[in-house]
Amino acid sequence: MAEDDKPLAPVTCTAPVNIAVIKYWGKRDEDLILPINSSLSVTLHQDQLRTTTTAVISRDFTEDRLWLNGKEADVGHPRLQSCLREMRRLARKRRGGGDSNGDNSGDPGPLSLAYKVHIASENNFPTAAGLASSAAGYACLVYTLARLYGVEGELSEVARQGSGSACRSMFGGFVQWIMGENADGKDSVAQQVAPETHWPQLRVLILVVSAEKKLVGSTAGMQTSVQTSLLLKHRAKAVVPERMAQMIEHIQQQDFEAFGKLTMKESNQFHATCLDTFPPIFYLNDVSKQVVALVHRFNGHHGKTKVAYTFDAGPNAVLFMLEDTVDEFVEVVKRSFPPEKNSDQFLTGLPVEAAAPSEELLSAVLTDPVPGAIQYLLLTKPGPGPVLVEDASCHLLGADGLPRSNR
Ligand code: 2P0
Repeated sequence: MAEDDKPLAPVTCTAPVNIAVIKYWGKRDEDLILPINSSLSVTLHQDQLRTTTTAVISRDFTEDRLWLNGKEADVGHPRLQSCLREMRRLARKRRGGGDSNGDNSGDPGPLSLAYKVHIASENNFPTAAGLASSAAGYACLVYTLARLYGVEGELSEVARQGSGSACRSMFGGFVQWIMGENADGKDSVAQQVAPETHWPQLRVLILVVSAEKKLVGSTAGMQTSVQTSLLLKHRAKAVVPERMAQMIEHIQQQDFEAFGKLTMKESNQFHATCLDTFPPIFYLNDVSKQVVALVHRFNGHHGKTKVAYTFDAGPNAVLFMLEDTVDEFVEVVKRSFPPEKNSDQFLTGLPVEAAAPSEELLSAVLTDPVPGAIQYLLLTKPGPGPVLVEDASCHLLGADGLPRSNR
């Protein structure tokens, strides 16, 4: 039986979220998504946060279709189209169909490449929570299409064209996105700095802050920053290159003191460039600022950096700490921002033990509690890159190529 006559099985994969400790903010090429500086992130564990994507091709499909979190979405989005076109081009190249420009005119290529694709994708966390869903989403799309079409090799360059930060979600552990120099973006790729097993004591505590306001999106925000912020230019040229080298070294040495300090300074400088943008962009809200102050009081009391914060394009705090700090710090957070309702669902993710911090610590770090300011906490740790899911019951699309309603 020829390869293209085989029944076409759906392929399902999962991919992780990542959180940057050296921030990406600003493009030098909007279409190819080429950044003005390198960046570095920690890939978070998929046991807590992940995107799942199923893709399937069939000769019976009449058009490419996409479902996001159960709802049909526009498949014509330019970034989605870039990823699809690139993956089909790589598949054609691999099958010896030549490196054509992606459309099938003149060269139909192997039959299954001309088939339309159905794609369904969902997150196991609320998209509205502002937890970098585009990174996991595009990483998962590209990885799933690669498995579907049998494409191997460098894929972060394709994921980058979906969303810049997505290229870093193509690897587990600690990952750098090297900005590259070429106009075609071939050298703007992600690389693993250290695997997820490298720093086993490292934990990541996410504080999901209650917020109603719609914020300026990253893509538009960074465009305005590139156009107006002198601080951003200075940062990209004179600050980030050195910080990249330092951060890699701190990670390699498992030096939490230095890693934590640099992570906080990076976050602060990123938000300073947002303030330096004209008109200014504010992502931190009052609760974010209270978390910053709490972390500094906590570290001040201990006389060293035990907890480090970082914030992206929203008010949620992502805190790094070592395993032995988690229980005490979570207790401090609970007392500072007590849940207003559903207190049994306040702590999610990896287990946390009850702790009884000393009176001395509590009186040094606590201020008036702000009930309800934080919706919930999620404890996770560094985790692996995208994976293939073998279990057929996890497919998001049924045998008819439509979303499964009976799951
Ligand atoms: C980062 N962020 O390095 C930075 C820090 C937000 C703040 O990457 O336009 O969604 O799709 O390339 O990747 C958010 O930007 O933007 C981001 P696009 P993306 O994680």
